[in-house]
Amino acid sequence: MNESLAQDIHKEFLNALISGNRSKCSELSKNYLNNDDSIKVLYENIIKKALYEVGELWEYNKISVATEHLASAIVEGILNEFYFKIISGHKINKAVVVSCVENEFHQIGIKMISDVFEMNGWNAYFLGANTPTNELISFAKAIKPDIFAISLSIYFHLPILEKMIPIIRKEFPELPILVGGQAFRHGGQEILLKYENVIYKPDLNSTELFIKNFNQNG
Ligand code: B12
Repeated sequence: MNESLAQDIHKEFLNALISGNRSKCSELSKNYLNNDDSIKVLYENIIKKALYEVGELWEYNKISVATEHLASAIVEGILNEFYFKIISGHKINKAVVVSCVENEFHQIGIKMISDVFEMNGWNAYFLGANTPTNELISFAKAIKPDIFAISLSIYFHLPILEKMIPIIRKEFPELPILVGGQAFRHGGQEILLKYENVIYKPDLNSTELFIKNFNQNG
């Protein structure tokens, strides 16, 4: 993995992103993957880093809401461009239902998580943003997943997660519930300690380690 190459590309990617230059973002990502085949580094060290900076620029009124929307739309397009690299040749018979909590509109981070599951042979069912809990449950009853992966970026959505966990537990008493997202950036993990088999992971590497361990030990 070439993290210093990613660092060089990052600034150019950010500039292209905030000027709305999708083709440049696409070209930079393609070039990066030609040199170094790590989707995870592209995701973490180029795309996520750029979006965090977009968030700061927006917070300090240096870019408009429209520019921020454009940046996330471009990124969603880019993530889909590399799907052919994501789908693992070696499928294992495991499924994960991947979703945001109700009212949560940030879906890029959990899409990356979904891709890491796919890269490790899983069938990932990506439901995306703002999924009503009852819909999530009825979908999962049909799929019979091995894990749920749930995302929340807004700190104020933690109570929504806390309402959701017992509802999931009622139907799936033992299924691991993997959670993550920026709602936990400044704490909040401690509330998870009271729930069994609810596991927090902060990023793609730690999630991949968890998946590999699960693949081996169940
Ligand atoms: C793009 C964006 C939006 C877009 C989202 C579009 C989309 N399609 O997703 C839109 C315009 C909808 C939006 C809306 C809002 N946003 Co916004 N947004 C962002 C921005 C700029 C980028 C988000 C992003 O994609 N980041 C990149 C991804 C890859 O990072 P990530 O989500 O952290 O994911 C990583 C990890 O957290 C982890 N992870 C994530 N999920 C999961 C799940 C599991 C299971 C696991 C294991 C791991 C995991 O893995 C990922 C890879 O490492 C951020 C800035 C930032 N710091 O991120 C603000 C930000 C998240 N938004 C913010 C805010 C305040 C809002 C609004 C309230 C603004 C408003 N007043 O309307 C609304 C809320 C909407 C809602 N109800 O959800 C704040 C949140 C502060 C907080 N934590 O409470 C931020 C941080 C901006 C800021 N600096 O203040 N936003």
